[in-house]
Amino acid sequence: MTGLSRVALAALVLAGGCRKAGPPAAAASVGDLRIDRGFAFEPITAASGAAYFRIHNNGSIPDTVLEASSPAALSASFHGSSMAHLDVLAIPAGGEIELKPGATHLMLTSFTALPKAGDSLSVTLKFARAGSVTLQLPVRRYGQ
Ligand SMILES: [Cu+2]
Repeated sequence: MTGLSRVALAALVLAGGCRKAGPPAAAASVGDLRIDRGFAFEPITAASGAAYFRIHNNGSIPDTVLEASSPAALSASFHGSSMAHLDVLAIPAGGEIELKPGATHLMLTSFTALPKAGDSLSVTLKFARAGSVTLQLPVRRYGQ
């Protein structure tokens, strides 16, 4: 084995290890809803920061996210990819929605406590049918 291929093999093993663990993400269930891939980016300033998650509806009736809140921010609202405000988020029966960077996101504004990478950010979601659930979103360095 040449020196170069040994380096390549080591890189592959490292990449595989990273992929297996993945970045930290939160998951929770409430009623027919399963939430996963939850995380937030470390806010650059106290003015605003974004959080993301996926919601799968295992039920036969649609549900709706009515509102979100966090003890760490004065307000929380849903934005589309163009930052247009969305009043509610509909989750189709048997379907899912995913909030992710560059697309729909939860926008938290006016942080009273600024979360840092490695912290967790408490976010409570209130649904029309399923009730409420609180997620402890791992905070990632911006863009990671
Ligand atoms: Cu936004």
